Amino acid sequence: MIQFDADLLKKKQIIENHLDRLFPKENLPYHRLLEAARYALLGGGGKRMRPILALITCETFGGNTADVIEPACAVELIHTYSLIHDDLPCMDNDDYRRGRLTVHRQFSEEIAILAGDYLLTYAFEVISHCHLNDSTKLALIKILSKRSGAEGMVGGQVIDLTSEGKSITLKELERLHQQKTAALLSASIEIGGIVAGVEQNTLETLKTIGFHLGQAFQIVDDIIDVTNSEIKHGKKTSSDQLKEKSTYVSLLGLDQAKHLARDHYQKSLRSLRTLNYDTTQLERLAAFILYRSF
Ligand code: GRG
Repeated sequence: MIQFDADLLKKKQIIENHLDRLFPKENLPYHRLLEAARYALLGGGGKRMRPILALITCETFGGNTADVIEPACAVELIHTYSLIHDDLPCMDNDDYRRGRLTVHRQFSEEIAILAGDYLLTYAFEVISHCHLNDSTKLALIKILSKRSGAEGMVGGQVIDLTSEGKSITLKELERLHQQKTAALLSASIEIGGIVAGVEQNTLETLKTIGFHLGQAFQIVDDIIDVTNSEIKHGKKTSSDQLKEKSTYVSLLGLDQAKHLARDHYQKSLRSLRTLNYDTTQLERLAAFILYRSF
C-alpha cells in the first residue's frame, strides 16, 4: 500500500486553495446553493486525483501550473457534481460520503440536485473565463463535454443503472467503466496535455494511458469496496453486492481482479515510456492508483 508523498500533497493543497477561491463566501439570495457546493467540494477529504493528474501531465510536457490550474479545478467540479447526483435517493441512495452526510442528507434533495447542476455549469464557466487563448479553451471544452456526457460519464452511469440485477460480461463491464470512470480520468490527463500544447499523436497516447489508468482505478475501487466491508463489518457483502451490481471482483474474483489492475498499470507505464519525456511524476501517480489498496 502506498500513500501520497510530499510533492503530491503539495499539489493537492494548491488545488484546494484554488477551489476555495472559486467559491467566495457571499451573502446572496441563493446562498444555500453555494453552501451546498462548498460542502461537497471542500473539507471532506477527496483525493483530488483528477486535478492532480492534469497538473502533473501539464508539467511533464513543459506547461506550468498557473495555466492549467483552472481547467484542472473544472474537472474536480464535474467529478463533485457526479458524486452528489450518484448519492441521491433515485440513484445509489447513500447517506454518507467521505465520512460525512451526503449533500441531500445535509441540505435537501432539491438543493443537492441543483448544487450538482450548478457545479457542472460552473465548470464550463471557469474554463471559458480563464486566461488561455480561445482555441485552447475550445479544445478543453470539447474534451470535457465529450468525456462527461452521453459518450462518457453520464452514458456510463445509465449503462450501470440499467445493468443492475443482470449478469454482464467482462467486456460489457469494461465498456461501462470506460465511460463511467475512465472517461473523466482520461479527460484530466488530456487536458494537461492540451494546455502544455502537445501534438495530436501525443494526445492519442495520453488518451490510451487515461483508459488504462481509469480501468486500474475502477478495479482497485471495486477491490476496496470488498476489502473495506470485510474490515469494517467482518462480512463479505459489499455495498455493490447489496445493490446487485456486477464488479470486477464479482466477475473475476479478488486475485484475478488484482492481476487485471496490474496489467492495466503495466500497459499505462509502457505507453508513458514511449513518450520521450521525463514521466517519473506520472509513473508515481500511476503506482498510487494501483497500490492504494494492495
Ligand atoms: C450521476 C452523472 C452521474 C454520474 C455518476 C462517477 C460516478 C458516475 C459515480 C461515482 C460512483 C463510484 C463509486 C464510481 C467508481 C469510481 C469513482 C468515480 C470513485 C470516486 O472517485 P474518487 O475515489 O473519490 O476519486 P474522491 O472522494 O477521492 O474524490
